[in-house]
Amino acid sequence: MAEQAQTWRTVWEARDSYQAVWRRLLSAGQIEELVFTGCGSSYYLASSAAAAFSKWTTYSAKSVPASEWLLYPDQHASGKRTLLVIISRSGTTTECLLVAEAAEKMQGVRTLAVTCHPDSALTQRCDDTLAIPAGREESVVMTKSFTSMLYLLLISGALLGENRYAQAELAGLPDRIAAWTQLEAEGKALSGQDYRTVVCLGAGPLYGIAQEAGLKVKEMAVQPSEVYHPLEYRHGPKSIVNDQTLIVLFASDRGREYEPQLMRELKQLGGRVWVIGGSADLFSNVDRHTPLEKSAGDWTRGLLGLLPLQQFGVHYAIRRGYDPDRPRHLSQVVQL
Ligand code: F1P
Repeated sequence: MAEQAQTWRTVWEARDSYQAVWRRLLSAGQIEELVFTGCGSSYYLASSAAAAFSKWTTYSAKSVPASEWLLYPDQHASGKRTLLVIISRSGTTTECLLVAEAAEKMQGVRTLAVTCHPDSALTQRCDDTLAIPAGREESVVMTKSFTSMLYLLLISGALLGENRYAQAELAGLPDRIAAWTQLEAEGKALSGQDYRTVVCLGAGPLYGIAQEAGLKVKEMAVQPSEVYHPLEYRHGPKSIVNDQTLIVLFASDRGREYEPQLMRELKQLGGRVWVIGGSADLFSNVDRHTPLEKSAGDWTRGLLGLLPLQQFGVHYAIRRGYDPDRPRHLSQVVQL
């Protein structure tokens, strides 16, 4: 975790140089819309980043999987002057490269690469780059690179939108995670039993985090997982809940009226319930409640909330006899 905190500090310290890139691209292209894209973890990151930019800036922002933009640009391109933010840890994933290439021929579309590899093919194909050199990681599974790139994008959104509250909160995050002594214990707490399914729930900006959480347990521990918006889970999927189901909720401020009741219901159906964030008094009956800073809004909370889940993935995988850094069937870069 110390390493992750250190990388975040590097990102925070470089914020002015990142901001200069945003301003240059946005004004030169007279940009009206932001589209965040990527594959796998990087697409989930895109989804949370788009939610923050929609909330904090005046730009309309959305996320689209790179493969969908590639195959159905007509369905996703709005015709507005667009900045396509292409996120890829490696900068060499095929779909991302093809999207960047296709964008060169689209009128009014400019491209920005967000990557941990500043000298990659993607950066050569994009108009500009935001890179985290210290974000490189050996593991096939994205952990530090995911949170660092999301941190970079959250800082960018908070600065562009001049949201001082979010900026102050983001400034303090590296120290907060460095001092989070309970983090490993939180991740370990429910990792001692085998589950048939792990269900990850998150609303709004936390949906991308829930998607990433679901992917982490799949990749690290070969664990079947499902992801839903919390209240969607009531509309059918809950019929599979039993005592071998672990339900992880990334609790949101906006959901505080509904999510506690949903968790009570799932507990009554026999599920094991883990709530990350939200008030302890609202979730008193769950199997585990992991408190997060009260001040953190839904848009920044996910970044903190993902950390115990990453820890869970590591401990759960090792206990089940898997190497969490080397998932079967997967390589660091997926190329077609
Ligand atoms: C994204 C990705 C990850 C996946 C695995 C392989 O690559 O597909 O989502 O977990 O690590 O790479 P990238 O485009 O961000 O390099």
